[in-house]
Amino acid sequence: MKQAGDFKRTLVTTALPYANGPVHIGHLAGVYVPADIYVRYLRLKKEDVLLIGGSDEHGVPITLKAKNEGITPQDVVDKFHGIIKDSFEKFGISFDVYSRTTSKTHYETASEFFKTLYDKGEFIEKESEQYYDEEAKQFLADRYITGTCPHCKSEGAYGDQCESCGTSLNATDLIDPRSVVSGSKPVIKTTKHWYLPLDKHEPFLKEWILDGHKEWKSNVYGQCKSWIDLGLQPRAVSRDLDWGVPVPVEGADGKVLYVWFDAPIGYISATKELTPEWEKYWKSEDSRMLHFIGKDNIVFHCIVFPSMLKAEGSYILPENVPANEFLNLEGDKISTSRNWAVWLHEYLLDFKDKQDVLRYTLTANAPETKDNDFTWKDFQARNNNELVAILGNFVNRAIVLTHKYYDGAVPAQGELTDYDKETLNEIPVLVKKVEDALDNFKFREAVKEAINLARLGNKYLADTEPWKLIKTDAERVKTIMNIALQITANVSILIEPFLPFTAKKMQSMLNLEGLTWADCGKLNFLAEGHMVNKPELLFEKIEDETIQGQLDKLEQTKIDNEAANKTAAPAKENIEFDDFVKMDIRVGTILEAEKVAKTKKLLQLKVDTGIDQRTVVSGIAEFFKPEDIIGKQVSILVNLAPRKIRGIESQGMILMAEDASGQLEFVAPAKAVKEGSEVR
Ligand code: B3M
Ligand code: ZN
Repeated sequence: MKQAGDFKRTLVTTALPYANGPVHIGHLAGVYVPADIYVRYLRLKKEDVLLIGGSDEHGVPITLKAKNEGITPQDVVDKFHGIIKDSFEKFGISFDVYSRTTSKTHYETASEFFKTLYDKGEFIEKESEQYYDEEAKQFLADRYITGTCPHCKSEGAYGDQCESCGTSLNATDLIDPRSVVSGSKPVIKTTKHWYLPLDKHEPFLKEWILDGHKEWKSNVYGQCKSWIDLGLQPRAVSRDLDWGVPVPVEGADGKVLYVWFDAPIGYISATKELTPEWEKYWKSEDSRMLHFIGKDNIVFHCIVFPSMLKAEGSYILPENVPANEFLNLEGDKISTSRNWAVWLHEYLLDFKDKQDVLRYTLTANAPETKDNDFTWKDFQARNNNELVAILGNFVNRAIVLTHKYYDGAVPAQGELTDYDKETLNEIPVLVKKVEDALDNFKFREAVKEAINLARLGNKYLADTEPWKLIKTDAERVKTIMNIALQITANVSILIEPFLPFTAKKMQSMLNLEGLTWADCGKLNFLAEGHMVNKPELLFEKIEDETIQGQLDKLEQTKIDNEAANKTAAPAKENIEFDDFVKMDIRVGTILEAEKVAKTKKLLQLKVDTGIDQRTVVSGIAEFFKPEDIIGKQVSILVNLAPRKIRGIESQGMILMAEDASGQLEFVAPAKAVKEGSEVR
């Protein structure tokens, strides 16, 4: 097996996110932050490396979204490609190229790739039976057919899956199938497709992965092994659809490449767009390719795409596929359709200039070996207890004291004590630990060791207490501050892959630039007399309120989802008109409102009913603040027999609209009317 050092260059690819929605913390944690860390590390080591990314703009979900919104698939992908690209940029994901699979180069590249395999006889052609919409004159992808689930009998199941009970289905299993396009009943028709015979590649895959790549992460290796052990089947690489790269052979009208066939070729197209030397990265044995992906993409990157590359014949295969597990959010699976996510574009608005805090939290808690949970409390704790209290505190002290004692000029290093030497000897040890972890894609461990260097510096200052010593032994303080500054410079390099924005600020404070990984461990970055710049704030405490705000937002999502899931309460029994007119409902105005002591739900209101002013106790305190509802017009049932509630006589009832989740809203006239107006 080759070692990393045997290669001259590295090509890092990141899964291409579907351009049918924005990106969230799960994407960042699973793929883009680890890839970016790794690439930044190699760049600091002055290695030849490219970070390749782009949007995956084909596939049925995109066409369905377009249809639902009455726009074109191109409109959908244009919108989300922009949003996604912008989020990545703002989080410092340092792509050398971020392209898209609707680019001209990609259409050409994917077409050519297919053609090459076709000409080499690497596909098999098969006819199969598929649903066809005679009204719309088109074949129907599985997602384009709905019907009743044969298992749970719920309606609205899709041709590939029932979302109610989660069972995967074949379109032909559905009871009473309907076309999503026209609503008509689809008919079965024969269609022809091209298949990649994975079974044929099985011996090669066994040898290449199972014997040749035992070093892959166990979650990745294990998944590959179970796929291969189950026996591989030919996979269709074309679809009957009008959105995608057209199948470039005669008689393939109305057929496009299957999205999972063209998407990984997107890595090649993007590299082509980046550099005329793209073949050097893709086709020479001294290039190393790494795919950063989430666990749901393992089979495509370890089995399907390598089989395609192997069949084509001129490309290298991935050397490693450090796939991650999933990140959950507050104990629940992240879900786009349920809006259960922290969206990156929203985070950027809510936490301005705090990209590194999220990068840090997601790395320190990355789902490397098992699914992990993101919680806002953990986010807050990591910021306050680690970034502020350790890293920020150390750097701030070093810079502030240098200004205070020496007007910003680095003092000379005098004779070192044993404790100084001990501290300094730790630096290369920590650097080595960070390197080893990064070389093995263990990013959680790597970031922990990098922060440990700041921890060491923090402890050094706390132990040596230069702020006390300055009065008694000013000479010694010079050495202490010199050492603190050298450690700061080392920290700024070690954290760069993880916290690039912070590293940049630190190096600008230190008035240093162009540091590389080779500088790690050096203790003479800062010569005596070198001027450091004024301190800048690196991190600030995140308050409970801020965190509560995020938790409230998620709580609201839950309420909205429940409401959307629940159907309205069924109608009550019929009543006679005479019964209805017994109720005397008037429009009134709230004059006063206050909370009823020792209750959570009750407000005591004074209401002008047009007839009189009266007291009403109402269970709305969880939804409305007293000061917000004074002056509001409401509907009030005035002839309800008075009742005592918590010792207060309530004379009437305020009418409220309540949705299925229990959310309340006033029932009020659309325009202000005179108090006492009757509601009937
Ligand atoms: N768009 C799937 C996904 O986002 C897919 C990755 C393509 S990588 C070539 O899960
Ligand atoms: Zn079902």
